Amino acid sequence: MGFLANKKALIIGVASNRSIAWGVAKAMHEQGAELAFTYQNERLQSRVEKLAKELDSNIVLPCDVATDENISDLFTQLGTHWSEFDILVHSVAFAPKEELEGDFVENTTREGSKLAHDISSYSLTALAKAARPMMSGHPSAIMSLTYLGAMKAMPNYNVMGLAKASLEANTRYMAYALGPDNIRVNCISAGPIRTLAAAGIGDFRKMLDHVEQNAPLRKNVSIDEVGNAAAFLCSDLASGITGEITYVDAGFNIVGMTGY
Ligand code: NAD
Ligand code: 0WE
Repeated sequence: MGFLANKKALIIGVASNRSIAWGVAKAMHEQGAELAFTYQNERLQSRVEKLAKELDSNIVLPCDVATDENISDLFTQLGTHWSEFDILVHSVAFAPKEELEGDFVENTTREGSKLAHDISSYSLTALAKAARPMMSGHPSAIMSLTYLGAMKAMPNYNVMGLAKASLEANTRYMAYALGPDNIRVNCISAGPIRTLAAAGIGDFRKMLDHVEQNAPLRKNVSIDEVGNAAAFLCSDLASGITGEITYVDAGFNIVGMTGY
């Protein structure tokens, strides 16, 4: 029996079979979890339904995390399938494309900044607020995905770096607030992975090459490696861990200087 047997997990953020959320879903399924999925819009519905089926799930519900109504409807609908659940995975981020390049100070706008923080950080709080009644009182876990650009200044990541810094602080504040309800909250900082969210990001290949040459493990990470760490963090094996940012990045973040 897997270490997630008898756990129910809601996975938010699958857009393709390259999505990090898909790697998480596969790993959780492998460990015996029962799954439900959401999709952002109708364009993604049939794709997510098909992927869900591959992991024996037929619970596939709409949710654009930009609106409270969508979030509230999501848990109303989920409640018709599950009276309680144990795991919430948030694998969602957005900033306007034009703000993910060039000079941070020149290119960041008030609207872009609001949107990036709303979708990429506040949505985690909003989802937890709505999920709380179904997750409280039994061992539960919430997790999300962040990136090193929250901690270090990097070219082009720009306003997303600020939104991820907010998401990481959100992880700690939520862990503090939800601990008494027996809900743990953690976050994985993944290395760069070629997903839809990485498509069209200039020089992504160069970033992957740089990590491969300089990370202690001399490789890039896969969605399966991120998924396995997520499955652990959301399982009772991690019952003593909350409010943490766990790096799954082949060790890249611990390196100070390379090339000697
Ligand atoms: P992806 O494009 O596969 O997933 C991003 C998801 O966000 C999509 O499913 C999309 O539908 C969803 N989304 C965006 N706006 C939404 C909204 N308003 N409502 C609902 N869903 C919305 O890309 P990914 O790389 O798997 O990204 C998942 C997470 O991983 C993001 O938080 C991202 O910042 C993080 N991350 C990615 C990398 C990387 O290099 N790919 C590295 C570290 C962290
Ligand atoms: O978090 C991310 C990307 C999130 C993302 C991606 C897009 C592309 C499409 C947020 N918003 C949008 N908006 C769009 O219109 N990553 C960690 C991947 C990523 O994105 C980068 C990176 C890395 C790594 C952008 C610039 C520099 C590095």
